Amino acid sequence: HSADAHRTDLMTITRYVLNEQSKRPESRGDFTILLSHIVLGCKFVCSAVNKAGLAKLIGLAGEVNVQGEEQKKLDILSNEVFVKALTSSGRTCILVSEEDEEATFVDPSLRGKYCVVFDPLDGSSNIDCGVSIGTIFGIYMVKDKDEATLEDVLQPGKNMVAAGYCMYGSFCEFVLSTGYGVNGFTLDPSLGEFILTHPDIKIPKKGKIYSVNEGNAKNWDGPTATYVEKCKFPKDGSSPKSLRYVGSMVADVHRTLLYGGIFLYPADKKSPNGKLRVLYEVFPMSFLMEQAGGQAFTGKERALDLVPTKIHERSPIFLGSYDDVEEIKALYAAGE
Ligand code: AHM
Ligand code: MG
Repeated sequence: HSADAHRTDLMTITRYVLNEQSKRPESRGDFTILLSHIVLGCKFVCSAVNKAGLAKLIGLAGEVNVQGEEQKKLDILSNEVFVKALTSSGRTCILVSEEDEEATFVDPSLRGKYCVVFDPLDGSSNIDCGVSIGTIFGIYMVKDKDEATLEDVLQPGKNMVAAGYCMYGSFCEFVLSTGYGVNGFTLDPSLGEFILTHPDIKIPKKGKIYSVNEGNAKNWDGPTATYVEKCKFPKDGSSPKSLRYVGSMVADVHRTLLYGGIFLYPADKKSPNGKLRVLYEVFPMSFLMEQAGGQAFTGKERALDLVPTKIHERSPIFLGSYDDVEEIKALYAAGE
């Protein structure tokens, strides 16, 4: 009975990655070790997030992060946990975190071949009200770990070897792609293990949901405005789309991945590059979308082709179901 098998034959994330690695003779287990440190960080953050209300961890820590936003205690804590876990894994070389202005070059004695770009706790405006938040990460391979430079992380997203996120929602979900599809693992809190619950996630080819901060509409450009208008007042006889916007990228992208639809954080007159950061928000989510059969577009090009010039660079992003992104691409191509 397969239901029984599911309950007794637990596919943990470590077992899953070890299985994948055994198919590749060149692999020496470094990625498994790196991933287990990322997973540890996510479990810590999950537990801290769940306790936040009680432990009075909520609130401003009185510090301001590099983007000039007020930083919450949980952000600081999460960042520290990830930096320490990643460094001590002995498998990383360069770390780029949303919370740190400069990239961290790991001490040569602890260096490995991977670069990790991450947002330790994204969606900070949702912390205090208990709405879903998440961790986002992308992984690059360094060219030469003894001569590592910023160039190693200023690479187009298509060069990532893996990307993923962990959503701290009504349950804790870890979504990962190593370039061979997308898999979702749910934390079993009693075991402290992520168990494969969503194998080989494929995004619906077309969706019924659009997700955008419509409060910025007065500053949108033509194609974005036209697209959203079409979502609400379709002229081809189809039903209007539903609007869902959590305001946490991880939650909005996770829903998009599972239910289909489109997530937009476009450019506007006030923010010509949009809001979201290329390295640790746009790239990982675009990587996952493509791996799940969807698309990711910046308004100009395929998102994963973008070559960043600064570690905290921003870009507009439109991602989701293949057909829905195709529509917005057509509007930008026509300049409408
Ligand atoms: P943050 O890094 O300060 O948390 O901001 C990133 C978040 C994303 O999770 C989300 O998609 C976006 O900001 C929402 O922005 P807005 O409030 O402008 O709609
Ligand atoms: Mg963020």
